[in-house]
Amino acid sequence: MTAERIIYHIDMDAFFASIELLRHPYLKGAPLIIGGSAQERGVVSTCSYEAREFGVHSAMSMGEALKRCPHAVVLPVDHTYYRDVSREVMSILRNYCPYTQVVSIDEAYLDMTDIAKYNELALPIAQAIKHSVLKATSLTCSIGIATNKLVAKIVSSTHKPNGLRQVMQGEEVTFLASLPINVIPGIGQKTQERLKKEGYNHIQDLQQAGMDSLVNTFGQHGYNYYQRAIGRDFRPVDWRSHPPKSISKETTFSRDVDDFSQLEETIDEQISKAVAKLHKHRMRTRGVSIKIRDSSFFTISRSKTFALHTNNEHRIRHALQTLLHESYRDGKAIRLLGVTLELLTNGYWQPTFWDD
Ligand code: TTP
Ligand code: MG
Ligand code: MG
Repeated sequence: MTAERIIYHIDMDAFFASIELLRHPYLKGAPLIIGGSAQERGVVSTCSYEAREFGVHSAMSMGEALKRCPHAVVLPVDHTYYRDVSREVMSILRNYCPYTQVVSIDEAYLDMTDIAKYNELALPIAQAIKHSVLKATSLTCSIGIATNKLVAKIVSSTHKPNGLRQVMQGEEVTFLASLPINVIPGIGQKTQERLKKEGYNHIQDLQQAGMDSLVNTFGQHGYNYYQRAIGRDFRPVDWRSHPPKSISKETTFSRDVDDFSQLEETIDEQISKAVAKLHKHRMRTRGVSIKIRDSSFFTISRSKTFALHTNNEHRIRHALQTLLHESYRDGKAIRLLGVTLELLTNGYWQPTFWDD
């Protein structure tokens, strides 16, 4: 038996929308949606809790969102601004806990086992974190504390906004029992529908079915469903930083593009950004690929592998431009274009005489 852990999951509340409210305070209380405009086939990035009451949610098309909530205020996404705020939040978290794993722009796990040490400290430290984040950014977050990542995440997501709760060792099964199955992270829409069809609506339905019965019905997946239903999760908090495995840049055009020179311009920009990131991480690539999606959502990918790893911008640019030339059929309307640098290494030892 492994020692009991103290894991925090911290997630900012309505992150992009709350940040926009800081510079548009007069919009407080209004249904606010952040995302691309309906005319340009935009999707909802997020929305305020007021807009959520009308059934608006992340990843919904803006057209649908405005049908559900016609009086909503829509603002475009300002990624650079949100990224800066995110950095500030994460640096506060790291001040409290060096064992911090950032998992998205607004969310992190903290392994507080050695710091909170005794469970009595867990809640007061979490209060202090919430206070520090609020003081520095004027934003609220929700914190779930549990003995593993899975339960901590479910706790924070079910105590939003501005929530804080600790589920102690041994309380996991009871805490999870009454919750609907859709709070379990990593169970997609299709699986949820299938589970519901089989009569599993709440987590307690999975708990009561037991592992054998779930494995009989769902095969291997049944094992995972059961482990999650009883709140078992041994994944460590992966707080060390890792070099990227691949670097991608993608553009979805607001209107389909059939002008080759515009595609060339787009890919040139993407290559510059991708190579800048490659250099920033002091890495080299051995494989490049492009992705092209046409107006009927048909997608092709083409790739090229180099004999040796390279960080030479001209070489990478030439390879990707050639792939674009080879793959594009004249007159085709393109919806999405993207490039990826893969098979990366941070080894500098290879004798690649043409590299800088
Ligand atoms: P979330 O933490 O999932 O959502 P949220 O912070 O807006 O709201 P909640 O209070 O429920 O946590 O995502 C963080 C940000 O990431 C969100 O503000 C916008 C962005 N995002 C997208 O751009 N697209 C998406 O599909 C999702 C889920 C999030
Ligand atoms: Mg959030
Ligand atoms: Mg989040």
